[in-house]
Amino acid sequence: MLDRRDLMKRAGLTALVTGLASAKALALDTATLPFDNGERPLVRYRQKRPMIGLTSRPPQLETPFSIFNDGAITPNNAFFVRYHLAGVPLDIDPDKFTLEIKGKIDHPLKLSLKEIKKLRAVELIAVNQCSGNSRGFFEPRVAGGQLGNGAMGNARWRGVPLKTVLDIAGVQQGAKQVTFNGMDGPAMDTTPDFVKALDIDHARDGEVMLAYRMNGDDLPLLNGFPLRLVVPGYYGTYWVKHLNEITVIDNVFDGFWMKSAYRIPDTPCNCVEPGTAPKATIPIGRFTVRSFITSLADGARLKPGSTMLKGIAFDGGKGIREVAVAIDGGKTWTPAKLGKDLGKYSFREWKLPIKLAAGPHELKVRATNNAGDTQPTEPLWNPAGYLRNVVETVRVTAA
Ligand SMILES: Nc1nc2c(c(=O)[nH]1)N[C@H]1C(S)=C(S)[C@@H](COP(=O)(O)O)O[C@H]1N2
Ligand SMILES: [Mo]
Repeated sequence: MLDRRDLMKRAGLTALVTGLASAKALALDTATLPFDNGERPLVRYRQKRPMIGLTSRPPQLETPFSIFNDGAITPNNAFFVRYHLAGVPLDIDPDKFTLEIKGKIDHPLKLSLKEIKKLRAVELIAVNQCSGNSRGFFEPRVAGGQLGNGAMGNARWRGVPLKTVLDIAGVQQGAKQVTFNGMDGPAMDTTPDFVKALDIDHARDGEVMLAYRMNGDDLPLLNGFPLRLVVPGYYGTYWVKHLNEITVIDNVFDGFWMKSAYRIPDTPCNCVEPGTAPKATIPIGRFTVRSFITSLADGARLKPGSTMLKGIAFDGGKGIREVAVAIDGGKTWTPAKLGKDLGKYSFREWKLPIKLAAGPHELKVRATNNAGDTQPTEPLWNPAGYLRNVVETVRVTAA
């Protein structure tokens, strides 16, 4: 058996996993998420700045939350990383890379990266968010990665509409779904390969994208180099990385990651009574509406008086209509000023000047989208820890 460091070396990933043994003594090398057992090492991987490490095999990295205060776009080197299978591809030769399109199509295809880049490109700013973002805050707690709020990010994606490639391939009558597989695979375990599916109409909506650029650069390796699916408004689980195999099928795909995992209760709120199991489930889909304060962290101390409160909001693609802030624990709400509109799938920045008297304060933020969907005051619960979108509270003290 190789030890962890050998594996990392072999993997070509420089992981400076520090402070593991004595997390508390090396305060600078750890981050503490605000829930039980929230201590995490700060880790460094190829093309990434120090990130909050959740697991190392496979790498799962969370974005330190303060980065969301720097602007609406999340830098590539701070963008979160999520994998399911230990077999992460590490040495990908972009000149040898091909994307295969097969199944219920007239012209089976194998496209090189060069050929894909010759097709007419489109650009879109869109949030990618893991279904389990913020799972660590669930009460009662649920199994799965205990994530803070950093399993999300917003980037400018450039690539080719999936529709373009499907049209070239010639989708046949009776096609129902399209499946997506990446180059990563199960390594030493029996976990099923990570394959996801979209309905054929969704796959052909012109927005779902085969992306090869992120914020003006090649995709970072850990974010899917050289090609990934971008499914605007949908949870990250559909955004298959290192995408090299697309199959058009005439049935509903029943692979593990669609049929058993990434499912939410089939109830109007997609929630159930905390601690209970849903009777029926459906695959997870679009993001719920969320908003965050980014300029002040929970537990912060600041001077009494005026301060500019800042944050971000987003939803599953209707676009943000309003962000309101309460500095009195939720009794009175004041609309914030929205920042530049970067598109309906993007983070929307907001700000509001506030005045805080000396003492403790509960600051809350609530967004509403163009369909009138908003955020619940009390958290909704489901057993997988998905869809969290309760109105967030930041407790600060002015002194
Ligand atoms: N090939 C591959 N693609 C994948 C996954 C994976 O395990 N393998 N995980 C998915 C999940 S659940 C999420 S949340 C996003 C995360 O994207 P990121 O790692 O670029 O942030 O990738 C998706 N694409
Ligand atoms: Mo995810």
